[in-house]
Amino acid sequence: MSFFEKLKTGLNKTRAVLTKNLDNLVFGKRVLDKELFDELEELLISADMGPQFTYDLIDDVKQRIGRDELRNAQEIKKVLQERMTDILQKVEKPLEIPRGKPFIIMTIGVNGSGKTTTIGKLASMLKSEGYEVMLVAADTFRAAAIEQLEVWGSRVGAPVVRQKANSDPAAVVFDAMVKIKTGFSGVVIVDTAGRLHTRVNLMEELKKIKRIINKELPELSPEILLILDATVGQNAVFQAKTFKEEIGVTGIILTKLDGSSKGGVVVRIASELALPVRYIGVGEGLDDLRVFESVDFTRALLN
Ligand SMILES: Nc1nc2c(ncn2[C@@H]2O[C@H](COP(=O)(O)OP(=O)(O)O)[C@@H](O)[C@H]2O)c(=O)[nH]1
Ligand SMILES: [Mg+2]
Repeated sequence: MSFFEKLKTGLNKTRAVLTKNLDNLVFGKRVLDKELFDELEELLISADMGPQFTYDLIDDVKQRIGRDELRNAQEIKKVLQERMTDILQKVEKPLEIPRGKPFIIMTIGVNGSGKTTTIGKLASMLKSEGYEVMLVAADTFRAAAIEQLEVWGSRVGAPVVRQKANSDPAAVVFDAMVKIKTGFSGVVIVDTAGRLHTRVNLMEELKKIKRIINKELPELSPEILLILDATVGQNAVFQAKTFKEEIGVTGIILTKLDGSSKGGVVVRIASELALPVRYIGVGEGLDDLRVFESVDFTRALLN
């Protein structure tokens, strides 16, 4: 199956609900009235697109009706497609990784969102593009997390900087910074914990890791990549807001789009957070990560 087919199949549930309800909604409707707008609102909200996108879209529809540009309900589908493409295009900003000098990617995100797996996939992609890659096991909270990263490291042929379980993650990151200072000039991808004893602990730990990177290598601007699980819907939006406020986020990867009935949440994340969506994940395999493309995504979601 091609990547696009996987994405499309993965979004089957989202698309089915969205298009079926939309077709039902507009079918045979002649009057464009309040009842129709209420139904449209409910539909978009239940598809996880969020209040902002929903109200903007309804406003747009009303204005077009006012200008006589929209005369039947069928045309609402076109407006939806246009607005969706618009929003998603704005966040289609692929990560640009320089060649011949070091680049640091720090991944963050809640437990189970797919950080370690995504690091493996990303490392594989970058290696195939000719980058040197080094992985950093800064999720020291669980021994299994370090081993999981090592498995990916050996699969893709990337060295892993590690210490023993429960050691200070900032110390592991410091070791990796020393490797850069002593000549490593590839991509360094830092894995971090998604859960500690408390949320405050976790945020403090992540801030500390970021501080170490900035202090040791102030001339580099690291990519702070937030990994979000698309199957959790709205919750992904709240996670993104929290991490953005507390740590600062420079890019997003959405995972698990191969099994999500809540794919519409991408639209909400794009419209409310305006953070670049770098890649999307559609499976657990090495090749299941791709650069985010708004046109493909809209197609997979709507047709
Ligand atoms: N179906 C699917 N599963 C994924 C994807 N990305 C990660 N996973 C799975 O999600 C689970 C948690 O992933 P993991 O990388 O350990 O998450 P972490 O706790 O954030 O490091 C694992 O079983 C992964 O195989 C994806 O794009 N699609
Ligand atoms: Mg992990």
